[in-house]
Amino acid sequence: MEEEAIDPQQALAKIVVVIPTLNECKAVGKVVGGVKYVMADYDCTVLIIDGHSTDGTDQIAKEKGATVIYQRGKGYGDALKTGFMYARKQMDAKVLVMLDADLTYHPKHIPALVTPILNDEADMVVGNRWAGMQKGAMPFINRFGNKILSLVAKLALGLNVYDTQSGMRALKSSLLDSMKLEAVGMPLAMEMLAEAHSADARIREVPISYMPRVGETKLHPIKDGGRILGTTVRLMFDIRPLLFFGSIGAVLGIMGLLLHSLTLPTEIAHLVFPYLFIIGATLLFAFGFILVVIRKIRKRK
Ligand SMILES: Nc1nc2c(ncn2[C@@H]2O[C@H](COP(=O)(O)OP(=O)(O)O)[C@@H](O)[C@H]2O)c(=O)[nH]1
Ligand SMILES: [Mg+2]
Repeated sequence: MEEEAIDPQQALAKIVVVIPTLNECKAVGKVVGGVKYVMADYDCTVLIIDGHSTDGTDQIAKEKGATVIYQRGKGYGDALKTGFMYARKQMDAKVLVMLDADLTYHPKHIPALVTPILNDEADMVVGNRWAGMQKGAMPFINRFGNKILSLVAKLALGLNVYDTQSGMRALKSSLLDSMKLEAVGMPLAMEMLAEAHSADARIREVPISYMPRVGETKLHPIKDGGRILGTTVRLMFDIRPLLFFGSIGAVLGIMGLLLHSLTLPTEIAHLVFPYLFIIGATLLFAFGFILVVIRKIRKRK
């Protein structure tokens, strides 16, 4: 990668690299060391949010020069939110970067993530792992699940992001003011994108590499995949209510029309149900529309 000259003004912007850790003793030292090496010319601090690791992860991180805090709650999302808050309030962070403590993401990509934000060309920059996926880095089920989740996010939330589950990102810290983050676990990655998109933030993707993990994964592909999907549906309800209710209404309406055309004119299914279905569909559309108007009014306030 080519070295880019750093504008002295840019070097003044406080960057905090937020890293959640849960028993990552084998990798955390190298990750913290790598970030410090790559970011030596920036005003950058490494902040570890530890989930009360029992393998000495926190001590290793401290020895390598990271600031270590401990999360009160549980979960990846909770740890990140704790870190974001601390970085803003206690460290006056202007740019937040996040990555894992498992050596899957290479710190060398951090400058490419923060530069568009420092240049005010983007509000959130996501590392696209598909661009540099190494052999054995992601099991088949995760690969499949990630593709599905990104497709659902495109259809349900209008997100044009190839790698919605990427854990290596940068964001302008002030963007947090317009984001409502509720997820405590892995779904936070999706929620951050949906909320940023809904706040009309400029989201950009840059290519990164993704390497095989060191240490045990905390992700349960089926359980977490299901939770992320559930969160996506909830976000669709929140952010695109007309599409949410309209899709249910459309299915109901089509069912009504089908019932009407497939049954005999004398049958009750021909006379009553189709109309009920179509009335239901119309009500759902109207409900979705009202929610859109409410959202617009709220946003204007
Ligand atoms: N503090 C904290 N960190 C966590 C928790 N769960 C996962 N992590 C860390 O968050 C990062 C992402 O988890 P990981 O197992 O790599 O998930 P994956 O990247 O989706 O496979 C890693 O650095 C984990 O150590 C948690 O409950 N609390
Ligand atoms: Mg990971």
